Amino acid sequence: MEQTFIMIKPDGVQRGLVGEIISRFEKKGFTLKGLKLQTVEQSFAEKHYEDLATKPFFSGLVEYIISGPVVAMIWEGKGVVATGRKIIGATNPAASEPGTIRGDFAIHVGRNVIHGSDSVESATKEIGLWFPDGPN
Ligand code: DAT
Ligand code: MG
Repeated sequence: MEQTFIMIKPDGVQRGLVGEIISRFEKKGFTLKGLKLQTVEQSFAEKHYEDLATKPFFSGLVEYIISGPVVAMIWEGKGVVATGRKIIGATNPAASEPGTIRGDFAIHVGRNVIHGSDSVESATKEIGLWFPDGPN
């Protein structure tokens, strides 16, 4: 069964959006398969975002992700990677539709509340990085 990696970023945790976000994935019908609150180190955040290492916003992105605890999750279900991205909304909240998580809860691209894998391949890689010992 298809799985995706979803992370509630430090702003989402600090703003008390964890329950709301989990609820949206649950109500859609997806199954929570792994969940942990974790504060990651710089090298780990750089690894997670390694594909963006050449972007001008990379260092700011890494600083943001390590600024506080995040909620790392594995969600499972039919089409969960693509549908998860739809539930999350466009990268820049200025373009995210109302009804999506970013559309409802964010304004700035640099504080966009949540991460979701962009392909089945990325999901496999990210689940392996964040849950190296399985979904515990
Ligand atoms: P997504 O998180 O929608 O998969 P991405 O993988 O292209 O988007 O970028 C990862 C994160 O980097 C994104 O959630 C927020 C940040 N980011 C992307 N583009 C940015 C930009 N132009 N300025 C600042 N931060 C940006
Ligand atoms: Mg991405």
